[in-house]
Amino acid sequence: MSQVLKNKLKEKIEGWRPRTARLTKEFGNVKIDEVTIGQVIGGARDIKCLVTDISYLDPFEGIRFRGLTIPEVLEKLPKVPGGEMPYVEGFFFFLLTGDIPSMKDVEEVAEEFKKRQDVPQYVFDMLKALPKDSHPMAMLSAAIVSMQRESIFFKEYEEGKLHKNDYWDPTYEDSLNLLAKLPRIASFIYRWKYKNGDIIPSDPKLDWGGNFAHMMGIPKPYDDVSRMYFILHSDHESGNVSAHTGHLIASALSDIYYSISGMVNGLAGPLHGLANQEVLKWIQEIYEKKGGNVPTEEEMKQFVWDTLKSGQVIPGFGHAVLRKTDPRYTAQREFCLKHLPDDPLFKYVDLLYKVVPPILLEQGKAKNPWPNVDAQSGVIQWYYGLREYDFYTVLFAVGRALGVCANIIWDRGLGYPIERPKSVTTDMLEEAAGIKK
Ligand code: HAX
Repeated sequence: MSQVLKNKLKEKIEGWRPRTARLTKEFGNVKIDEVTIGQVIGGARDIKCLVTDISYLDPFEGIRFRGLTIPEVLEKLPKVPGGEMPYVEGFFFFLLTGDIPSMKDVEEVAEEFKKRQDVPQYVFDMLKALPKDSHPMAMLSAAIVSMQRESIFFKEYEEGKLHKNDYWDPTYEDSLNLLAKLPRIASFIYRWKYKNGDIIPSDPKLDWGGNFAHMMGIPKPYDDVSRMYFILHSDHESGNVSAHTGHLIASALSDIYYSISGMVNGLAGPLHGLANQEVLKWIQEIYEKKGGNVPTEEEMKQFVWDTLKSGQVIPGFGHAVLRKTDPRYTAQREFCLKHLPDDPLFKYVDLLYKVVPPILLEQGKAKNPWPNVDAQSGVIQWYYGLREYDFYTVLFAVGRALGVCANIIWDRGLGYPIERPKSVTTDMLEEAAGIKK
């Protein structure tokens, strides 16, 4: 078995540990933040209380993965021959180590994934036993947690063999085992639920993203769309619901299967990952009303106001941290401008980009009126024939698992403890506010 990635990771983790240990031991009392009542009631917004070195989200610049912007990542990482996008395998190497992999490194990770891709039959049997109208995110979550019995971390921990410094090692093994299987599980859910169970077998010659596109039954350039999608959705620092849920569950030393299944459940909410499905549903409503024609700017404005007045949010716009257009939106927009500039749904999205921000500003509630990643992604999927939009968040989840697994491996490597913030009562807040004795 190739150990290149694992050995490199071991070296990186061991090199990093003294930094974390020194900060905790010598500087543990240094303050980096203050917390207000507004933040405590308001979903812990912006409270700095998590650490990750895998990605950082600047409110005005957007995400950087290991210090690189999205265009830099897409440019610097080794590309799949004949395609425009990098290998997901190389991107995972980069997320884990912070180093740009050589083509040989990429091939070794690809080989690792291929060796581990077989999904136990009981997972498929269990999925087939679920009602056909189960949401694909519920199916994905159930499939992942059903494999908990495969956890190497769980077995080694139970046997009492593991030293704390080595927790990351079986977590790495579990992560690779799970990630290798996700394209097969996700495509199985798709083909089972929407294509009469006509399952397409895996092609061992293909890379992770290319094989996913193949098993979905969608021709090129959907392989590149998949690679781009998985990379863009992989990580968004630690505080978003899916990443935080994964980290939180893993902090109790629950294994990767429990953690990633929980991550999926958090992502399934309409304010988070489900927003991409909501965007398409919402656009379809206008599309049907307009008989497939692109509405005028005035008609679109009216539609946006109607949605707001009915007490709903505009899906695909706003963000808890970002204060400008999401660079993940921009990367997908550039792809659309190149590959599907005349697509009517893309024209809708483009019109929304023009119309929504001034309306949200005029309404005066949303702190960020600009589009987020979800405003654009469904349109690309739709264009390439994936029209069952309740499946879109599964794609998000497959990508997000890359980042969350990488984070959990590092959490274990650096020995981060069980998470346990403190709660207070409303009485205590009123006392702090000076309105109650
Ligand atoms: N449409 C209408 N109102 C919006 C809005 C939008 N797109 N975005 C924010 N607001 C409203 C909020 O509902 C809130 O209203 P109330 O005061 O009545 O509660 C007010 O503006 C202030 O909210 P905020 O501080 O700007 O935003 P939050 O940090 O509370 O929430 C959300 C961030 C992303 C959840 C929010 O912008 C939203 O609901 N957007 C639409 C759903 C969406 O696109 N979600 C995906 C986000 C990206 C992501 O995580 N993808 O997975």
